[in-house]
Amino acid sequence: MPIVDIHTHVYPPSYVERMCLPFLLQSRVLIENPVVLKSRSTVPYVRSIPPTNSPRLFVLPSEDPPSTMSTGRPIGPEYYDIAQKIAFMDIHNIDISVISLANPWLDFLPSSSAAAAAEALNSDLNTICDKFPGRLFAFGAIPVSASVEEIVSEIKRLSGMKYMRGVVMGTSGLGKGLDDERLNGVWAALEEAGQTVFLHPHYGLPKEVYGPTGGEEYGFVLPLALGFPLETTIAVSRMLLSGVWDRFQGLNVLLAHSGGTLPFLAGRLESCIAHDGKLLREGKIANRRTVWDILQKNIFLDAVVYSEVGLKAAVDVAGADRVFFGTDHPFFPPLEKNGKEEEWLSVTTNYKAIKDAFGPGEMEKVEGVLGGNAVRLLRLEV
Ligand code: 5CU
Repeated sequence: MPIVDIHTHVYPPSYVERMCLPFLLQSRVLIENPVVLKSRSTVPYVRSIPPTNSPRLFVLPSEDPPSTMSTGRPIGPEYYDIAQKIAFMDIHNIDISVISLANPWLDFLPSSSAAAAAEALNSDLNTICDKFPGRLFAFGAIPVSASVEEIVSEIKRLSGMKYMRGVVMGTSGLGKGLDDERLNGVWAALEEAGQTVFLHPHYGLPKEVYGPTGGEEYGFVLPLALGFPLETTIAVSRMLLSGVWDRFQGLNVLLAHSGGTLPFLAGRLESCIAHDGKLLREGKIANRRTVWDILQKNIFLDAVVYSEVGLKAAVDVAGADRVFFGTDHPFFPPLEKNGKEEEWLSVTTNYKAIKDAFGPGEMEKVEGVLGGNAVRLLRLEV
């Protein structure tokens, strides 16, 4: 059974161009050119920081505006060179990767250029996959700042592309979150096309929740370990509460990071709904689908949770046949490199969690999570 990584990112060349990053990434001269460095003043952008002056990526809203404490993260070819992705796959015995654009996707583009950017980027991704037939598939990006008609048109175009298996999307939707009624046309198009939505966080929580300094003294730990999963949990809860899955019962959504905290909080969410007087008065309780039903029929979870405990919770709520292995590459590389190519701790931790979560007689389930489930549900055959 192949091993499939469904959570693995890339900033392909066409995206980098539109972010003004190509210069920054590909040319040392321009990396050092302060005019180009200032060409994007809000995330995402690249800066070189003394003393090494090597390029660093600033991507999270909490890094905007630049602060003295945030130093971004090192950025090299592993972010945009697909040969590095293949090398990473080989080192970690990954047969197939379903690549997706990394956050913040196309969210920050003006509406006038978003549709053309999505078209260029998705064509680029499909061409990249075609260079490694059978090893790469992709989730396309959608132009969320464009009109709903333009978004739907790109979804339809994606359906005709050989390697596309769905779309990657952030929690802000068209700008107001995933319970926005304007998304109905988008959900309908995705449902009709049978495309899976890979839902991924980016915006986190307001900095204030992390304390007076916004938690910067702890590096990225608070926004990444807690902000990301809570953002996903809240976004999906809003989707569910607004009845998206009552209206679109065939809409499939794959949640990053094992659904944030949803597996743990699903019971509390269901109980709060069942006890809410306002929802009862408005007739929103009687005919709704339960949280559990939606988790078992419409939601897939990745296995990027780094522990047996989290993985068992994911399997308990979604089912062992609906959880997929992922790596989050190229994020979370080893902090110190010893010069030779080595396995990444972030990846081996997830492999171990999958193996430890199942008993000795459950090899079929392990194989399903490692790849079989993704092959079946995302139709990963060329
Ligand atoms: O390290 C980070 O900031 C990130 C990020 O931005 N996106 C992601 O998927 N993982 C880690």
